[in-house]
Amino acid sequence: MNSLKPSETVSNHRSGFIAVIGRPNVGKSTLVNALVGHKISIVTSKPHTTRHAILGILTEPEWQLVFIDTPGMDGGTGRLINRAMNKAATAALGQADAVLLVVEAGRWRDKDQQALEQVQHSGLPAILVVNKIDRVRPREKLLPELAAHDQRHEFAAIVPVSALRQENLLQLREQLVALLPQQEPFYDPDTVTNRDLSFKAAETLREKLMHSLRDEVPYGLGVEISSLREDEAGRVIIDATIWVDRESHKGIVIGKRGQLLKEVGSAAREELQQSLQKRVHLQSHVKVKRNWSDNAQSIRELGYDGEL
Ligand SMILES: Nc1nc2c(ncn2[C@@H]2O[C@H](COP(=O)(O)OP(=O)(O)OP(=O)(O)O)[C@@H](O)[C@H]2O)c(=O)[nH]1
Ligand SMILES: [Mg+2]
Repeated sequence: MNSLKPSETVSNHRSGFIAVIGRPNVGKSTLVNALVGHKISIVTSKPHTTRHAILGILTEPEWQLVFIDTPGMDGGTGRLINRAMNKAATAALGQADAVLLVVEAGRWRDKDQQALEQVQHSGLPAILVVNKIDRVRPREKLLPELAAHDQRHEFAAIVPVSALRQENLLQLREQLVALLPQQEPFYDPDTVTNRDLSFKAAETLREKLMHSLRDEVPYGLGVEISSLREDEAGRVIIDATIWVDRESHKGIVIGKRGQLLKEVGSAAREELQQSLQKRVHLQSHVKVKRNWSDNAQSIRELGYDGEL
């Protein structure tokens, strides 16, 4: 009887990187969070929430799915940060084994078409995720739309889901695993992301700010963690600097008698405490950095290095 040499050992384990791509606001981050079962990425009702490529990792004994959540693709014009965000999304395709192209039920816009073209250009196997189906009543209304999607590209599968209500995600997971190569896991089973606590703190604060601010203010916000340490009592002490790109935005972020900043800081602190199961002390200051979002050095200082 011939036994396999070690190099020829066939492992049934599957793993790989999956780029989660789509135009802004279709629910990519909500989907990654729901699939992984942890809050990896912040979510808001405003487009351009995600600014970096962020890994969300889901491990089972037989497989490991490494999702790359990406900033929404929108052609990448305008301010430098917008171009950096689009570049980060395109770069994710270069590192992936498969793609989830996310669109919204009932909508197919020019930017969806552009995102599809990027996916086609990558040549990777792709699943089309039609998200937000909870908004479609009755569900049969989806059928002609799914048939139209089927004509757009040879998708490995077209899966209607609701990331928000966690509907049909198991089916999506199964379809995905089948697309991945047979190889060993990349990360140990307890790892759920590649981002550290500083990143989480900055993003949590940015999410709460985006929730509370309107108009153009959220797009000129940047959060930098100046220091993060644990004191003798086991409390996590965080010092954050909030960058705004216009003098007039500083007062808006601080609010009347400092009320807005206080509320936002306390919402961020509570969420961090919950997630870390530790007491958190969060101190924030607002600083004006004129047009930082169009300045390469400032963008690098905020951790977008390598994405420019
Ligand atoms: N009704 C409904 N809303 C959803 C669903 N998934 C996401 N949303 C909402 O859509 C909005 C955008 O969600 P995100 O997950 O931030 O979208 P995104 O694609 O990551 O957005 P960017 O990072 O800006 O590109 C939020 O208000 C979500 O709550 C869904 O399945 N159903
Ligand atoms: Mg996002």
